[in-house]
Amino acid sequence: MRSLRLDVVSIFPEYLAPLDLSLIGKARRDGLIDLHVHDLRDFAHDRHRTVDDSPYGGGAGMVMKPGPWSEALGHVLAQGSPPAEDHQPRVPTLIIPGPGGEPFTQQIARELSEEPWLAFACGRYEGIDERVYEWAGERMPVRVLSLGDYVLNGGEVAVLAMVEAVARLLPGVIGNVESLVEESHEDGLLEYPVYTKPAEWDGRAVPDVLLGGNHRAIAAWRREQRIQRTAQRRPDLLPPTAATSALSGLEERVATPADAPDLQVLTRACWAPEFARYGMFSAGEEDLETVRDGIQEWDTRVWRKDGQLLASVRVRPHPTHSGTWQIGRLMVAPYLQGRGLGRELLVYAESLAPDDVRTFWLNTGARSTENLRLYKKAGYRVRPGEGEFPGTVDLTKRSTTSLP
Ligand code: JD8
Repeated sequence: MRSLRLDVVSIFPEYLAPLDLSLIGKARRDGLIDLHVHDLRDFAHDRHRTVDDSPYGGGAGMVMKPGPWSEALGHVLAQGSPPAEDHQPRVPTLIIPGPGGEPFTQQIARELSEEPWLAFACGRYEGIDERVYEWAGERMPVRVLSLGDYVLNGGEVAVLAMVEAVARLLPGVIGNVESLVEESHEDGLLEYPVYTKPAEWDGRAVPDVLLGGNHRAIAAWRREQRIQRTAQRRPDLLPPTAATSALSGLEERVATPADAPDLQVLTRACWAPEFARYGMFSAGEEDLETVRDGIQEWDTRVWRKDGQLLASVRVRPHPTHSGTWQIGRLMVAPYLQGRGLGRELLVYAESLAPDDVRTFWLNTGARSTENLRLYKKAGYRVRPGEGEFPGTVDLTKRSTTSLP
């Protein structure tokens, strides 16, 4: 079982004591997490171990000095030597919590849980001198993350939450990984209500369906509860409805060979960044004949507006994996990208699957960060090893409608 190294720098190291408790504490004792907490003042060498000073340009409060931070982070970086087998210098991904950071999400928690080494810089006062961010960015990947749209007094509370959200995704930390699957934010839906004994409490009964032992009915009721709760509390998480769907404004139909020329153009337009990214054009290289063959071999859907092809996706039963629905060539005209159309196409492609489908299957470039972010946000997980084609990865997601 691999171990995740964590280094946290703070002027209040005792603030991280809760990480000795509960599952995270056990994971540390089991060697799944290797946590090191550093006191920033150990890297301030004046008599008062000063870590802050007044802000240039005036204003309230104090700012954290760059010197102690560069020394502390330098000390953390030094823990990475000797370099790894591939002679690559081992460096952590540095997380700097801040109210102005990128919102921390379950998706980011999953990304960080796949890293071998994370460092956290807990700021205080009005924040850390901006030059520390630049200095660190020259030595390691840096992510400025926010816990939420409210103001805390420092980064420690955020680090406690982020460490817990990341650590519980590590293999071996949570007893039964099954329970991770249907959690809120795992697949875009909030969790269903839960009940335990007694069946009658304070004159309040447990829903009958949960007492009936009919697993398919229970699964259907729980899914319905998840959708209702999400619609009530977090409609922003739900895929757009027909009314709000950007796709609904376009004409959709099943592609025919006559669509091949336009599909070839859209494919080349969508694969151009892949070519730029790693010189691989794959789908973009297909000649017209191959595009036509694709239309025959897959159920290909196209969306047009005023005759112009703007989006497409194709689906089919996976040729070698039974009970698996293969989704491919999810394409949106470049000028329409970034408006959630890709997510809608994915939800639509999943909805075309027959009821007996248990797994959805995707393939994309191993370094196609935007595609990977979209698919992971939709609940897909990268399968280990190389994907169907060189330089790609396969991703799968369990179809919740097929739950036993
Ligand atoms: C780090 C200093 C306090 C913030 C002047 C109050 C995260 N979601 C979040 N809210 N607040 C933080 C956060 C606050 C921090 C520091 C994170 C370091 N402060 C500052 C700017 C205004 N004081 C956070 N993650």
